[in-house]
Amino acid sequence: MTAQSERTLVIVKPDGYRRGLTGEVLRRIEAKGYVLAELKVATPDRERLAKHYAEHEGKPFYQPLLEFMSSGPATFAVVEGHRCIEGFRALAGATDPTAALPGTIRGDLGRDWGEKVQANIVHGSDSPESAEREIGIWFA
Ligand code: IDP
Ligand code: MG
Repeated sequence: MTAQSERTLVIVKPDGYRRGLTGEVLRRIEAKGYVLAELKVATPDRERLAKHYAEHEGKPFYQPLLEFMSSGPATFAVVEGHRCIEGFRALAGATDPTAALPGTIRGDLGRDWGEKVQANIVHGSDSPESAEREIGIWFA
């Protein structure tokens, strides 16, 4: 990692994995010019998900979120590049896939399936502190 670079944790969530969209998400990351520093497929366990989503504990979508995220394989990537945290969040689009703008991952590929949790294909860290914390959880 160069001095100017930063790292973010990207997860292709179980809905994206099941729908065969992992390659499409990784393609967009690479096309943007970011680097895939680490990559793995694994089914997220509840213990690490609880740490990862600690900020959402107690919210109505928290339990459905843990159910959904542990429902099957996901792809974890450490992505590197100058301003990649902000840049990947822009590529991902708004949290609600129905409202996410066309051109974004969630806007192009996601929709509301009527579930309690938004199945919105990807996760991306929201700050350098979150990125380092989350990378520590999944790539310890
Ligand atoms: P983000 O993924 O865009 O950063 P967060 O607010 O951190 O969004 O929420 C984490 C995840 O929890 C979202 O990606 C989505 O899957 C789910 N989620 C967030 N808000 C809601 C909601 O209001 N209803 C259902 N699911 C939600
Ligand atoms: Mg978030």
